[in-house]
Amino acid sequence: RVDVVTIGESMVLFQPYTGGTIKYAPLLTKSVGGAESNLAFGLSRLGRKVRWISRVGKDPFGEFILSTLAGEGVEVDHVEKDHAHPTALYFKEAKIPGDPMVHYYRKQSAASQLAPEHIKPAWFEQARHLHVTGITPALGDHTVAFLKDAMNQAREQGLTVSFDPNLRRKLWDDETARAVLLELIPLCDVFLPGLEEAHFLLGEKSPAAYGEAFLNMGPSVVALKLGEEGSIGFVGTHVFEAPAYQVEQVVDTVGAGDAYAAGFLDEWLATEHPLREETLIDSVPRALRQANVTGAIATQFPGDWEGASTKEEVRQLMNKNQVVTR
Ligand code: KDG
Repeated sequence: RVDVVTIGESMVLFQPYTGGTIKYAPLLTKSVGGAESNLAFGLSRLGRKVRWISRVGKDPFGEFILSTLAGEGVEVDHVEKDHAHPTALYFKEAKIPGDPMVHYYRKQSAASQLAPEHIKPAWFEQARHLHVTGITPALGDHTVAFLKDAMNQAREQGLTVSFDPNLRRKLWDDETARAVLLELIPLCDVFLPGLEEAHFLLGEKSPAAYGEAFLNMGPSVVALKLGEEGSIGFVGTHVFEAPAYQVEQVVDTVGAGDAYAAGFLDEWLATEHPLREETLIDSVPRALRQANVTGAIATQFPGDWEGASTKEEVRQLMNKNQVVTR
């Protein structure tokens, strides 16, 4: 049985071997990036059975992505190889540690071709949960319809659905992004926005007002990520605040949200009826605490997912009982 199915694009990621900027960097490292595969790596490290679904090119980059995921224990049996479109690439550089600049080479990529007719009931068979992000609808001509249909079909097949808006303003214009992301929120059970994304979607409000507004759109749980301030969970009229896990210095924020989602979903799925309100009151505070740890640890690594924690590591880190300020 599969705990989580996730669908989205992965890219081969190149970044300067010694850090810094790309222009004159003579050596680049090669790894894998992509929000949904980052989540898949994260959940697999936490011991969950995960299925990653996508399209890759019939090229060495696609093979590299598949073998990296399979090597980390993620099921990739449903990934299609596209003969006519390549695997996407992306480059990451940073003048100073923290929030790097990314350059995408993903137009007309294999995954940008995802369309409603690709969806198969087998994707969701024997599975409990689907996780998707707001990157997919920004990728291609049919990816909005694709994502809506996938979310609806997963629910029809009895899965719960989580949605991380993962706003990528380089991929689409603000107006379209806002309209589409708002349309997708009612199709999920667990919504995982960051504070800046909440602001982008709803304008200036307090965290509590964001929580209430998003719950009114349909999800049963909202986990609002506040970065250095931790995160807040909203369930019905309940509000759960979880302080951040402290780290010395942020190396690279890319992938931290996905690691957060992995930490959250792992704990949230640890019960049989994860959407019952009485269950949520117990599971959401635990999920927030674990997510704050997995998200914070991910910021310590230049790669997008390599900082993914095992259950044992999370336990050890929590027991150190650090002062929690982020
Ligand atoms: O959430 C992190 C991902 O976004 C990153 O691994 C790749 O930038 C990326 C993207 O747009 O998928």
